Amino acid sequence: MRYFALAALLCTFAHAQDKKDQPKKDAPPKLLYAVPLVAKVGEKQKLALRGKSLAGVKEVKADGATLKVLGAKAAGVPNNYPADRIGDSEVEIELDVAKGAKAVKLIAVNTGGDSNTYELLLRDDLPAVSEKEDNGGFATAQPMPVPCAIEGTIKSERDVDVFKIEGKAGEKFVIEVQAAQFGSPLDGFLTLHDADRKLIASADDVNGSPDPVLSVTLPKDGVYYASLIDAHDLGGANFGYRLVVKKGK
Ligand SMILES: [Ca+2]
Ligand SMILES: [Ca+2]
Repeated sequence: MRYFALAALLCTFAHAQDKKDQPKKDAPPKLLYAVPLVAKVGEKQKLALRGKSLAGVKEVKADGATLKVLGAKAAGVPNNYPADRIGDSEVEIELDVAKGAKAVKLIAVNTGGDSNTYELLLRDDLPAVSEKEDNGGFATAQPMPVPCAIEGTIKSERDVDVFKIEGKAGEKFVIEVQAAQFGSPLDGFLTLHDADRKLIASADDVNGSPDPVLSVTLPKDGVYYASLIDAHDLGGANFGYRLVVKKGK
């Protein structure tokens, strides 16, 4: 009995020593979203990947693109914001997405292992339009050609982004937000008003996703205003979105 007790004790001691000698491992990384949210195809660009336990990341594996890690750091979460959605750290990368690429998947690596696989939101064939402030009201609404894909940000708390479209009675428009489905912390809320500033339609969460989709048949010829806000009045430089407008059938 005594021998076994001693052996067990020595084992425990040796195990403890092993642990002490090994460098402390980070928690495995988690990728949440990219800033900017939409990646360009066929050109080099810098992106920040936001998530958790990313400060020690030195490698990001890419499928569908080549990339270089430029740096990684802890990045604070503002008060009252959910860290699980905003992230507490980021990796900066230089990314080169080949022309014709259809999907880019990324995995961050730290001493704790591999992250989840994050699929970037890529530009497609729709004309890409950058959102421009000040577009916070009907009078200063940003013109939106149809079809197009606006790349924007709900840049601060209570930011409202208003876009102006023209259409004819009976035409169908589909307006869709792509944000939360690609990890953006934005919980979009979309409304459509007519030229008299009367509310025609609104959408918040659709099909179990926080991303709204509006399908409307225009009641008359004229100007319409699509407005996007965060459903909780939150916002910030990380609250990216892509707003797609197309003619419906
Ligand atoms: Ca904005
Ligand atoms: Ca929503």
